[in-house]
Amino acid sequence: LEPLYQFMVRVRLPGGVCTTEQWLALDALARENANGTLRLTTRQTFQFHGVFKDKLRRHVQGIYASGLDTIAACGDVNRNVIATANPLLSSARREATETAQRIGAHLLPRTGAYREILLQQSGAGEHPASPPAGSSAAASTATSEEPLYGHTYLPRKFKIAIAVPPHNDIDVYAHDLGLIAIVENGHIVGYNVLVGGGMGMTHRQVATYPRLGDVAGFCEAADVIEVVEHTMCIQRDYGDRHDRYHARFKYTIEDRGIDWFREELARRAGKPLQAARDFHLDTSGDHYGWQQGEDGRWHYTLFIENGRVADTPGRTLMSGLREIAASFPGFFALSTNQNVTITGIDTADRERLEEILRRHNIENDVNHTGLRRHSMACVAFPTCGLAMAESERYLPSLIDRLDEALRNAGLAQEPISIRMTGCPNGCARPYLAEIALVGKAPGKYNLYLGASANGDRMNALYRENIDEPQILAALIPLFDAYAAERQPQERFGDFVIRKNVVPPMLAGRDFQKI
Ligand code: SRM
Ligand code: SF4
Repeated sequence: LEPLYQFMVRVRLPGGVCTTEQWLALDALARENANGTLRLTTRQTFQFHGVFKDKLRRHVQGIYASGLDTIAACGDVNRNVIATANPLLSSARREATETAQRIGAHLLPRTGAYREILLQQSGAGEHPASPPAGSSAAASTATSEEPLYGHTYLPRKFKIAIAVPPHNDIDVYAHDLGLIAIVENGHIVGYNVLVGGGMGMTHRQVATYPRLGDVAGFCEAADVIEVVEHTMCIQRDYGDRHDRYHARFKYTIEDRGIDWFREELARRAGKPLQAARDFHLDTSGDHYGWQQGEDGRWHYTLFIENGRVADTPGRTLMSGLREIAASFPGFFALSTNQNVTITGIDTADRERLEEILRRHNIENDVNHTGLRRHSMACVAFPTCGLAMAESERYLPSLIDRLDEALRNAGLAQEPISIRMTGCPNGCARPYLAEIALVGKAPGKYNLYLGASANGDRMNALYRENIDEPQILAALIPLFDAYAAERQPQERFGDFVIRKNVVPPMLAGRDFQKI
């Protein structure tokens, strides 16, 4: 008798956009083969949980039939490339999303194993069924040669993100390679290139730490694919292949320095990066509710608590989104804050969409505090094998308690970001939240404070290994002090720095030394 294996399945979706038809297909697959929910992730894509082994192939084949795939969504390769959400809002965002999609296709592994094993199509060069037009697999040729990855792939996962200022929803400093779009007259002329960001660490191992990417310079839009390829290949060639805890690009950059990187990139590309251009980032959060795009059409961003799309008693989120996808053919845009935007709605249709949202009781709740609207939790228990503490299943109830204190202090609408993870790997990018809780053991968390609201400063350790009563005892007096003593427009993360509650944390190597 074989153990009852079950799997998590992650879709590859560069730029985070799917058609409403694809949404409906994934929704149906979640109900047929998985645990009946969809999970929107912090890298702008979908995860399915609870796919039993006997349904795994059928499930992956179903995703493939919808024009999507799961290639390179995990592993020591370039991962899902993310970009500032909703390409339908402006030309610059569309260009950023297209760049994410081009990078995703360019860095795709070429192996035919995926098709042979999971799609059960025959290998090199013989494809009984062509990949669906437009699918990324269509861009991949089945060959055992990996022109970019070679026989040994990368030392570790590699992550790329594109921000369109002033929005930093994708947390551009948190990735191996960050690109900040420089926009002139509504179009992207090039990108500031950031290297060496990352979140993961191991508790109490000071040699491991989250790190902010360094600004290396600027490249023209026409050169971006080449710059990205060379950068990934620099990490392929110089990343640490002996110690997996030291194998991310952030350690290569920290150890060798940003000047070394600039020189190595210039040598490979045949020209140096230009001096970085000025940019301004104002927020890492999503804009909820209605927004009008450049073409006059409307887009509705729906808050999805911790990205879990499910029907619950009195709130039929999954059914509601299914009905919307069926009623408004077009695109859904996923954000890297685990939310979704229903895009391209004509003015005349707004009321019809609002009626569906109301009927399913899923419209953005005006009674939500700013804290909840700016909250994110990783999956953790019961599916994540690395979890040390609860996260997705626990953060909402902790916020209920914190909400009470915020309401009492008159801070109900104050945007304060809070992120929770079940372990220090950092899947919800916790070290960039004004308040972060990172699991240490069941019911116990480290509390970090003081990140900036725009994602350019990390938080710092404030209390270690504390339980819920201690979390409340630590935060409530700080909320009261913030309400009484903050300066106009001052964010909570800046307030705790000004008051010396924690030091400003900019250098990753100092992160675990407090
Ligand atoms: Fe993550 C591993 C979930 C974004 C850092 N992450 C995992 C695994 C696959 C656990 C495992 O290896 O067995 C988790 C699956 C849990 C489950 O049951 O579903 C998992 N990570 C997630 C997601 C679903 C969190 C979420 O709630 O949305 C995100 C899916 C991303 C995607 O769609 O591709 C997710 N993970 C991230 C991010 C954020 C990001 O990429 O912007 C990070 C921090 C950024 C970074 O990589 O530095 C992140 N995940 C990790 C790490 C630590 C890497 C490191 O450098 O130390 C691991 C563990 C590992 O790689 O060894 C990990
Ligand atoms: Fe799992 Fe840790 Fe990632 Fe949370 S942060 S999903 S517990 S690996």
